[in-house]
Amino acid sequence: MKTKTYAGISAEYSKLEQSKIILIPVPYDGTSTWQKGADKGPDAFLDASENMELYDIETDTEVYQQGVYLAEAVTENESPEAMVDAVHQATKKYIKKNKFVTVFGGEHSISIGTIRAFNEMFEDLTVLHIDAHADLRESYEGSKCNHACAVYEASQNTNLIQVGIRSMDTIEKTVMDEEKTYFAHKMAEDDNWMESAIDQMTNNVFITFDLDAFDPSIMPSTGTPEPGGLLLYETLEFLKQVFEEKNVVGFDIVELCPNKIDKSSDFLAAKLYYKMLSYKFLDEAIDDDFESNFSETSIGNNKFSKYNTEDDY
Ligand SMILES: [Mn+2]
Repeated sequence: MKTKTYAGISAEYSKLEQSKIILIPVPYDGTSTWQKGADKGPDAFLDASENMELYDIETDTEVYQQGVYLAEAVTENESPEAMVDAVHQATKKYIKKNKFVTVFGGEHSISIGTIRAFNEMFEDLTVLHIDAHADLRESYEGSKCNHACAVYEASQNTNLIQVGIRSMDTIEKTVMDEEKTYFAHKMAEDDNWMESAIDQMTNNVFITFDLDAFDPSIMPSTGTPEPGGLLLYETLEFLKQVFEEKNVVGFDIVELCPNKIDKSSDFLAAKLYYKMLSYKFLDEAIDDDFESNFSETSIGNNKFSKYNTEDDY
C-alpha cells in the first residue's frame, strides 16, 4: 500500500509538506458480525481511485492539485480498543499539522477513534452520521469499540445528527435523539430534510459516511446491506450544501467490503471521496495556505466533550 500514491498522482502533489489533504487508510475488520472483508476496502478504493478521471466536471476543478498525502495505514489490530487508540493518535497527529484529514476504513468502529480526535481539536463539533444503521449501542459483544457502537460516544459528547437510518434495535431508542435523526422512510417523503438537518448543525462538522447508507442497488459491496437507501444525486446534493454552508473539518468513509466480480461499488466509493474533496476545496486556490482552524486551547472548553488535555490515551 505504501508504494503508491493516492490515485497515482505524481510526487509533486503527494508529498506531506505540500499536501493540504491527508488520507489515512485503516484496513480493519475485527468486529464485523456478518460478511467479512472491510479490511480489503482501502486497497479496492485506492485501485478504483487510480482508474478514475481526476477532473471533476461539476465543480470544474482538479482537487488533487491541492495535494493529497497517502499516510501510512493504521494496521493495529491487537484489540478493538487498541485499534481505536491508534486511529485516534494518527488522526490527531495530522490535524495538528494543519491538514484536512480524511480516513478510509475498514469497518465503522474505526470512527470512534477519528471522531474522538476531531472532537478534541474542534469546538462545538457536529458529527454528521450518514448510515443505514443507528450504531448507538453503548457496548456490543463485550466491547465499546464494536462497529455497532460507532457513534455512541459521539451521541454523548457531540452534536450528533443521523441521516439515512433504517435499521436499529429498540434499546438504541433510549440513546437516540429522534429530533436529530432522519429516518430513510421519512426522508423519502419529506422534501425539507436536507435544510432541516443543516439547520441543526453547528459550524464545525465532521462527516462519518458508512457506505451502506447508499441503496444496495448502487452499493452492493458492503458488510450489511439494507434496502431503501440513498441514491447518488440526492446524497451529493446534500453533501454539497453541507460543505457550502458549514466548516467541514474532516470526514471518514467506512464499510467498503469489495466484491471480486462487481467493482462498481469500489468506483462509487472512490467517486464519493473525490466529490467530497472537490466540494471542500471548491473556492480554494491551489497556492493558498490551508487554515483548518483547529484549536488546542479550546479543548477544555468544548461543551460537548468530556475529554480534556490531561486525558491520556
Ligand atoms: Mn451501517
